[in-house]
Amino acid sequence: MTGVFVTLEGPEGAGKSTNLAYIAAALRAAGCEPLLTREPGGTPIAEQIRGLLLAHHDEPMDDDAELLLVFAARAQHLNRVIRPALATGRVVISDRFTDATYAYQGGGRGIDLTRIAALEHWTQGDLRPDLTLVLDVPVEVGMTRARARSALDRFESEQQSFFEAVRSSYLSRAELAPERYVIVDASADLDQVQQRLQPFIDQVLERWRG
Ligand code: Z5A
Repeated sequence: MTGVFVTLEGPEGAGKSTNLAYIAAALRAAGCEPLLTREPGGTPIAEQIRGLLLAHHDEPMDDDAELLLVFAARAQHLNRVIRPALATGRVVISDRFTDATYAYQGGGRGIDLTRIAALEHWTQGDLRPDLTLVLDVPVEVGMTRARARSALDRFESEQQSFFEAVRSSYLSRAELAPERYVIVDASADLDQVQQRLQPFIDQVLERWRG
């Protein structure tokens, strides 16, 4: 039995958390109870690593340390939560996954993508999401939304050029593999964004029902 693995990606303030809740409600209304999770995080240990990654520190965090922490959290999350849930046939929806590593540590920090790919292979083997929804917004729109919501974490305090690199990294990965990625223009009104998500919610239900 294999479930359906869906990930939501996109730059800051794209609306991932908001739309994850919407997708989950739509699935529940159709009789499917999804497992909702997030990265970094998703287990008590991985959530502690998330705390380390997002907090401001007096000592600057080394880029390699950041990358390895992201994958340490992912190994814990995958083996304790995601794989067991997929093995029982559940739909798993994660707010961010490895595409975020390619975007933030690859695009944003400039780490060689072959290093990320090596860690991806080590941690995940062949496991990849079945569907990745990339919620795309111009950097200023996303940052305005994020700023209005809460104090900025360590990533959100980066320069505009970092976020532009993150965004273009998401878009170029998505364009290379249209069978897995869907780019959704998330700068529109929430109602419109959610209408755009409907066909993909139907797709997930179809796969889940087999
Ligand atoms: N990170 C990494 O570096 N490497 C990795 O491998 C992974 C992650 C997995 C934490 O992620 C950080 O970890 C992240 C990258 C790094 N960087 N940062 N920062 P996160 O996903 O927890 O944090 P986030 O990206 O900052 O999420 P967010 O700010 O919570 O954004 P969101 O979930 O996309 O948005 P939201 O909370 O749903 O919406 C934000 C606000 O906008 C909220 O008030 C909504 O009501 C509003 N909103 C949403 N959609 C709309 C529309 N359409 N119109 C108007 N207003 C809207």
